[in-house]
This record gives sequence, structure tokens and C-alpha cells, in this order.
Amino acid sequence: MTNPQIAAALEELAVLYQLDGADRYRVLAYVNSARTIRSEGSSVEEMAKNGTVTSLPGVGKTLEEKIIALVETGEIPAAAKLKEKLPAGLIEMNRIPGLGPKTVRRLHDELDVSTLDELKAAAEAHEVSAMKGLGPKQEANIVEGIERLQAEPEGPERKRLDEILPIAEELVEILREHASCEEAEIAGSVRRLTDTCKDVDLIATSESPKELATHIAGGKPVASAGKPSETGVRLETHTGVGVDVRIVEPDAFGNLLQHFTGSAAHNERLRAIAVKEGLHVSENGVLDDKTGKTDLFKTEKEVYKRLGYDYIEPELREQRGELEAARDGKLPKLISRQDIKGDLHCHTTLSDGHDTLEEMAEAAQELGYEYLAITDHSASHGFGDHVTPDRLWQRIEEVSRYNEGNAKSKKNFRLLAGSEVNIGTKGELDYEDDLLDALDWVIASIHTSFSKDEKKMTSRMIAAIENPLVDCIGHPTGRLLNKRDPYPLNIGEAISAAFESGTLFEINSNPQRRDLNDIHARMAADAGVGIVINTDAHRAETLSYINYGIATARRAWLGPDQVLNTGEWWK
Ligand code: DGT
Ligand code: CA
Ligand code: ZN
Repeated sequence: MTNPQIAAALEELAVLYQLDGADRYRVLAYVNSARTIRSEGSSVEEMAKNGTVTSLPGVGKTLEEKIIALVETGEIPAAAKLKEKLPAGLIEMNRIPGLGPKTVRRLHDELDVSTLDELKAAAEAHEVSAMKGLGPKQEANIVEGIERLQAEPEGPERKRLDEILPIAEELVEILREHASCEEAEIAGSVRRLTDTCKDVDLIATSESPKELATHIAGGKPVASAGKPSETGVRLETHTGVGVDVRIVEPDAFGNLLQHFTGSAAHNERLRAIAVKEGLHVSENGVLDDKTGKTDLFKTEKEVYKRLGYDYIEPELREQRGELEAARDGKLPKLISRQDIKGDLHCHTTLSDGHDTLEEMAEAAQELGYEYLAITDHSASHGFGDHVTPDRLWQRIEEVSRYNEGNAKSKKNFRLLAGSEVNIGTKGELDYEDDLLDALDWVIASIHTSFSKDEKKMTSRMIAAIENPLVDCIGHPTGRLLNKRDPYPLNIGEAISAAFESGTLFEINSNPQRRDLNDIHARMAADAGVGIVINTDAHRAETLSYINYGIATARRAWLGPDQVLNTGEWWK
């Protein structure tokens, strides 16, 4: 059993207990330990079997017993009992966003509904809004939630890049440590640094492929493996990630890497153009019709050169014009981590951040930055210390004192006093103009009242864009990968407005956001809108998220000139 399967069983048990009427705090232990188990890198099944599972935080004797029963019999007895007692539809209802077990239980008891379809019918007949404590908003939410659940495609969800990249890197190191391994690389969508990935593709070259496949199959992160062969092996990690390992002879490494990096669309177009020129491209080489000879290449650069192209960075291989540009020598020079001179979006303990202003400043200097904007949430945001106008005026003083101290020690680093100001429903901002004007840097973001009305959301956004006191729009579309769709926004109109008013757009680097996305960032930059790449870090460590933002920027074809925080602080 993989760790996510064990975690899912414990989460289900927690839901069952609550549906049965248990208090939330009584089941919190299950929810918390499920989270721990889901991201654990070693086999929890093994730990349960050899008696060490209680070493995991929050896992005590009771839980240990349940996990042992689960891995030995495939189910937890307590869960099996409750499932007999409760209709299966209640667990499904619990998956409707915004609906907890308590409400599900009430819906079942008061409306006599046991399936999603029955609940939908009851909601459409306005029986839900007639219940005490529930209104038309929840009712509409339920109908929409059920429609979404029923439209969801089967199969496991794609993993975000940050959930998958560290595992891919760990596995590639395990390949490289084997004596017979000549080269090993990550391929597929993980190498192209896409937002989400279905699985990990690894490729390697070796004179003893089967030995190497056997070696990786025994690696620590591996939960289960197919039969190792001369061509590779298929694995699954403890965190539930599928891994394809393909191994060939060293001479064809370039061909193999190029083929399995993809994307499929890029490769299809590449092959179609080659065929017209009498060349057949595959993972096994480039066959020339004229000579009947197949060329093998050690590097991708040689593969592209043979086909008449400049080398194409993996992030660009999406069949978005990169082949044509590479033919004409017109590929962009892409931005890289070394170009970034400062981060313009982060939070401290003043709002919902974990670390202080000084700690964030320290971490930014360790990254080699010249500036960092402190942009805590604005007054109406509703958690942490509410950053009242008075408190923000005080913060401006604190920032300038910090900078005076830094100037004395002749450090080339400066803090910027900023704010991430909420955009109200009409596009109005949280603070008075004189305060916004006193700040070095103002980001405006939408965090509340996501409307379904595209026109309303667009004009709200444009009002903020056109406000001369706003420097930049934060996470412009509001999406959360695998969690929340972007709010409806006419991005073309927003981009035009930003260009007209000189307002910048952020690429938010948080790997759950990556917002703007690659396509929108390219649209914005092509239209002449200035881009900044920020982390939105809520703790010092996550200033390192900048790499995900840079990945998005590279996928958007951006060079250092199009990104303002590659230069000195400019205001
Ligand atoms: P993913 O896994 O959905 O996030 O995206 P990829 O690009 O990693 O796709 P995947 O894992 O199915 O295949 C890895 C690469 O191998 C893919 O980008 C191109 C190449 N490839 C594999 N199978 C095919 C195929 O049937 N046709 C083509 N054109 N390319 C393929
Ligand atoms: Ca893949
Ligand atoms: Zn925000």
C-alpha cells in the first residue's frame, strides 16, 4: 500500500466518524496524521510492519493498530463498520466544496437524501435554502459542486511540479550513483517544468541496463516496481508518483533525451517537418532516406543541429512557434535565476507571514538580492494583526530605520515599504491615497468576492490597474492549481489596460499559483506590459520559490529585459 492510499483511508475514517456524529476535535488526529503520512518519503506500510510507525509525529498506539489492520487486511475495521451503517452517498456529498460532515448529516436526516442526485434534486427544488442556517448561496454552491464532481474525469489527479520535482531529483541521483550508469537525466513534463505533471520520466545510459534497472527499483523512495529489464523499469514511489525509467546504450543518449522530453506536440511537428526533408526521427536515431544511414547522437544539441535547428530549451518545447524560431535563429535569450536582483512580494508576522521583517531581509541578502519589498496584507484582509493605516505608517518608519542601519554598514541592500492591498468589489483599495503614496511599492490583489460575472470582475480589475497609485497586480487570475479555477477575467482587456497605464503584472512564483501562467505572461509581455517575478513568500525559506516563477517566465519566452526585477530598484 502506498502512503497516499494509507492517508486516504485515514481521511475517510475521519469523515465517517464525523458523519456518525463525532466531534471534529476527536477526529483531528486522523486528519493530521493523514497529512504527515501522505508526504512521508519512506514506506509507512513497512514501518507499520516492523513496529516503527509510532515514530511519525502524531501517530500513537490506536492509530498504529488501525494502520496495521489496514495494510494486512485492506481495510480498517472501524471504517468497515461505519460504512455498513451509513449510506455511501454521504461520503461523496462530503467531497462537495464548502460542505462539511455536519451539514451532510443534516441534509441526510432532514431532507432524506442519500445520493448526489437526490441532493441535487432537493437543492433544485429549493428545499436546502428552506433549512435553518442555510441559504440560497449554499444551495447554488451545492448544485454547482455536484455538477463539478460528476464532470470530473476518472483517474488520479496530476501532481503539482513542487510535489514531484524533488522526488525526480532524488531518483536521478540514485541512478547516477550506480557504477554502470553513464548518464541520467529527468525528461518529460518535469524537465519542461510544467505547472503539473502526470508522472516522472527518467532516462539513463548504461552498458548493463538490467543491473541499473534493478538498482533503481530498490531505491528508498520506491514503493513498488515492475520487472526490471534491458530497457528499463516502471516504478511507483511511496508518495504515489509513477516513474518511467528508460535505459539505452550511451551512443543514443541525445536521441533518447530529446524524444522523451517531449512535448508530444513538439515532437510530432518536428517529425512531420523532418519527413518532408527525407529524415525519420525517433528515440533510436535519425534515419536519412538518401543514405539509408541512421545517425545516433550523444547530445540533444547535435540532434537539433542535424535537423537544422538551434538548440531549443526544454521549457520552450510546447509547439508554440519554437521550431520556426529555432530554424531562423530567432529563439529568445531566456531569463535565469542569476538575473533576479530582488523580490517584490512577501509577508511577515505583521500579517500572515511566519518570519519577521529582519528575518526576511536576512534571507533575501543570502540569496544575493539588492532589494526586498515587504508587502503585508492590507487592513480588510482579516487575519494576523490587522494592518491598520496607523500600523502601516509605523511600518514605513521601521523600514527606513532598517535601511539607515544597512547604509551605515555599507551593504548594497534595501528594504522597500510596500503593501499587498485588497481590491474591493468596485475596484477600490483598502487605504487612503496619502498612505499608498507614501509607500515605495503597491501591489493590488483580489482575494475576496470572486464573482462569476466576467464583466464585473474585469471592470473591477481594470479600476485597480488604472489607479495611478498601484504599481503592480498580484497573482492576476487568482487560480490555485488543482484547487481553484481562475476567476472569470477578460485577460486581453486587463492586459491592454495595464499597457495603457504602465501598471505591471506579477508572475507569482508560489508553485500552487504560478499566476500569471506561461501563456498569459507571454501575451502580457508581447503587448508591452512590464513583468515582475515575485515569490509571495510567507516564510524565509520560501523565497526560494523564485525558481518556479522563473520556470513560468522561461516557458513564456521571457528574457531578462522583459522582467523589471532583473535590474536595480527603479522607483
Ligand atoms: P505528462 O506526463 O502528462 O505530464 O507529460 P509528458 O510530456 O511527460 O508525457 P508522457 O509522460 O506521456 O511522455 C513523455 C514524453 O515522451 C512526451 O513528452 C513525448 C514522448 N512520448 C511518449 N509517448 C509518445 C507518443 O506516443 N507519441 C509522441 N509523439 N511522443 C511520445
Ligand atoms: Ca511524464
Ligand atoms: Zn495575495
